[in-house]
Amino acid sequence: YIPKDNRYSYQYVVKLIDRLYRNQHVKVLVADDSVVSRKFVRMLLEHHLFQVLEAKDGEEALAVLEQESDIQLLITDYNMPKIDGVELILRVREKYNREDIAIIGLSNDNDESLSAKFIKNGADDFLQKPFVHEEFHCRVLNTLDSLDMMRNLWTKANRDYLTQSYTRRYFFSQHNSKETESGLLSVALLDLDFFKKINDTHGHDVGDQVLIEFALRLENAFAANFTVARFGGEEFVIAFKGLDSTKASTLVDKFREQSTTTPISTSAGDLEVSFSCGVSTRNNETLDHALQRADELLYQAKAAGRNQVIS
Ligand code: GH3
Ligand code: MG
Ligand code: MG
Ligand code: MG
Repeated sequence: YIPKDNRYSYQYVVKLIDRLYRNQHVKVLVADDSVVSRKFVRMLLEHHLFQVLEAKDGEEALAVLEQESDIQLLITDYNMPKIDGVELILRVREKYNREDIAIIGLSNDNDESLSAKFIKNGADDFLQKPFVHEEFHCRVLNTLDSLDMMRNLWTKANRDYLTQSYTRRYFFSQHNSKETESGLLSVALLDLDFFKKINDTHGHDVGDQVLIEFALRLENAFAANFTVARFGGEEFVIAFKGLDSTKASTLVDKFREQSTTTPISTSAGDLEVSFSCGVSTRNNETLDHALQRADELLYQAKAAGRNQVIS
């Protein structure tokens, strides 16, 4: 992989080696109606250890994208029967953002406007066929680097660093848009009881361990069907789409009973941790209003002796 001459910078070689390790887990889909062209691109990709999937036209490419999870790169030809490359990209971009999948367009068409057409419709890059092998590898590498950066940024914005729960930002992005303002939605605000005492008695690190384990329990109990996020400090929020506050609070209360009676093991030993919770349903209003009510109910739960759910 590393040429004997000096055409590669040291940084490039380091990057290349790092990628070669990771490429084995990266799926690339090659959509091209020409078998020769498809096999050639496959050969280039396999030389860099990628997992390669093939589609003989746009329609098949869409089907493969449906079936296979996490294809990181789509390389598509322009002229193909039924759905051409640009149309394919338009369809793919209806469903997948740039942090979901990267796209490189290819064509041996002499139309000079094609590269712009590809990029305007959602491609990350474009290569004119025939291309030099090294240029192909450089562009694939750069495109996947950008994808990695976008995914890293997305994670940093939407996943909490300590607990890996979704962030408050993610929570609002999912449940506070115009399209999601209608429809039944209940929100539960959970706040750990006397959490400051855990920090004061055992130290901040033990407090962190409790937060991590509590977040994991919430994730296991609710994340398959509902959105769980860390709202701040030792407060968590759950969005119960399709449930009224009675149903939602029944679920949270069941979780409360289980969780409170199962101590959290930390480096300072097993700790019993309870929480209080307020649950409210949104009624033709902004999410903020519903959360405000949930917060008032949470306050009532605290005042009434903690370790309870009020809706
Ligand atoms: P209450 O039952 O009324 O909720 O009492 P509390 O002690 O839980 O409430 P309070 O709001 O006074 O304390 C919350 C504490 O959570 C204060 C803060 O230092 C701590 N905290 C917030 N974020 C973190 C964190 O990331 N790690 C740790 N260890 N502690 C945190
Ligand atoms: Mg073609
Ligand atoms: Mg609090
Ligand atoms: Mg608290």
